[in-house]
Order: sequence, then C-alpha cells, then structure tokens
Amino acid sequence: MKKVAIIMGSDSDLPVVGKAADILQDFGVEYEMHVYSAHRTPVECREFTANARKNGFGVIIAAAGMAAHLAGAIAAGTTLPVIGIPINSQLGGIDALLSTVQMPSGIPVATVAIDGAKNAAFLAVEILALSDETLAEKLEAYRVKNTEDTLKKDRNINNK
Ligand code: RP5
Repeated sequence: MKKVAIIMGSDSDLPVVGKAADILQDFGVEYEMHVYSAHRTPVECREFTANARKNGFGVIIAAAGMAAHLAGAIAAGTTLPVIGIPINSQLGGIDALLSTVQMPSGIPVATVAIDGAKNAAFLAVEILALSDETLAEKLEAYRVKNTEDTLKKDRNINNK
C-alpha cells in the first residue's frame, strides 16, 4: 500500500496534526511526518515533494496556519493528491483557510475544515482505499460502528 506524507509548517501545528496521524495508525496506513515550511525551508519542501511519488507516497496532507502557502506550494510540485488542513493560529483560522483553499485551476488542494485533521486523514484513507480492498472494508466497518455509536448516544439522552 502507498504511504501518506503529513507535512506541517511548524511543530506548533503538531497538537492538531497529530490527530490525523492517530487515525492513519488506526487504519494501519503507513505514514511519515515532517516539518517543512514553504517559507522557512522552501528547498527541503520542494525536494521532498518532487520525490514523493517515487518514494512510495500516494497522498500528501499539508497543514499550516497564517499565510498558509504550504499545501499550495506542495500541490505545485506534484500530481499526487494534496489535502490541506488550515490551522487556526490567527483570525480564527480564516486567514489559513482562504490561503489554503483558493488555488488556481489545475493545481487543486482538497481543503478540509479549519483544524480538520481527522477528516484529512479519513480522506487520505478513502483515496488509498480506491486500490486496496482491505482498506475499503475497514472504512465500511468504521462507518457501521459510527452509525451504531451515534444511535447509542440518541438512546442515552432519551434514557432508552
Ligand atoms: C505557519 O505559521 C505554521 O504552519 C504555523 O501554523 C504558523 C506559526 O508558526 P510558528 O511561529 O509557531 O513556528 O507557517
């Protein structure tokens, strides 16, 4: 199975981004995490991105706050799917959301909600599951459990 790369602009993003790693681990998806910044380490960021496909990655998750150019810069350097997580560090994260989502046509970043690390991981798993039947079955099982857990919450608040 292909690996997922989780790239964050700063280690200050880790408390949010770590939630994506937890989910990938739950699904048995191999991942690598790195701190590469579009602004502070552009050379390393570009090099990782340029070699990502040949190094066995299938999806890149990129998280950054403020002037969040990281996901877009990564998307510019690869045709792998890039999932952007806007991090809330200023202005409620709206700055990062707009910086991440407003990409020119042809260079998409699949942007999740502000601090939406969990859904970034689920989306990455769904992409990899397109070519992995076992992973697709795990996703189906997760959905069934999610439904059961939610119905249980309904029963609990109604004392049933
Ligand atoms: C962005 O600037 C990072 O992704 C982080 O969200 C924000 C602040 O970075 P630090 O100053 O905490 O390193 O590049």
